[in-house]
Amino acid sequence: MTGKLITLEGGEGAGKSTVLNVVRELLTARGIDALVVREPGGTPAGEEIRGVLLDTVHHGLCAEAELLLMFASRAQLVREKIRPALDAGRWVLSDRFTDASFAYQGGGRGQPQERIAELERWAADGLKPDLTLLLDLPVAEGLKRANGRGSADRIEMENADFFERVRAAYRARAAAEPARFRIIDAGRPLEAVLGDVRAAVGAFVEATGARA
Ligand code: Z5A
Repeated sequence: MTGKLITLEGGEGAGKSTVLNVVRELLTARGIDALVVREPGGTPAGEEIRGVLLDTVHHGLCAEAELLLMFASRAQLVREKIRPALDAGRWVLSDRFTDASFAYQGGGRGQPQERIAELERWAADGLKPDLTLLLDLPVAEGLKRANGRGSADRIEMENADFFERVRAAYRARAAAEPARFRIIDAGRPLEAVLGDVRAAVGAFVEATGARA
């Protein structure tokens, strides 16, 4: 049996790093040893690409180059790590995946959806997550949290309008694929957020019949 791909998505300061650790612990407690990866990055080549994408020195990077670099990193990650793990029956937990390109490069930068969908088909090998947790919160709240962390990377330097478009694109994707997405209200205190995350992932694991 092939493994399952779970992805975490959301805007700035949504709490993905915190949630990722909780999901990993929950899976481990169920006897599922998931491979954890992040995007952009996750492979030696991908981490170099991540540097180009996020370093403020490349502030002039055009939207087309940004989109292609996101998918260059993803193409390598899918073939080097995710596909082999899934084919071997292992579960994979990814901090962001293709939905982020639809949200940031599509919604944020205005790149055409059909162009991104075509890249998803060939560069990402048509791979779609089995479960996606969308951590959704008002942009102002997310930026307030993120600002507390120090210097911003190239994409974090965008304005609030950009992040409103990102949020709207994420919500539109979740609305279009309700069977795959679980929208988590991430604007609440952490314990409430984690309660919903545990419930969503627990129900998904039950539904797959996976157990230790
Ligand atoms: N990107 C893209 O454009 N296209 C793509 O296809 C892909 C990515 C794959 C990756 O940067 C950037 O690449 C990202 C999208 C873009 N851009 N931006 N901007 P990253 O991986 O370095 O950063 P990130 O993905 O945006 O994650 P993050 O900034 O680290 O945020 P987070 O992981 O969601 O948040 P956090 O660090 O867990 O929490 C932020 C703070 O809030 C922290 O102090 C927490 O303690 C606090 N927190 C968390 N939850 C709560 C609650 N519930 N209440 C109060 N405080 C909280």
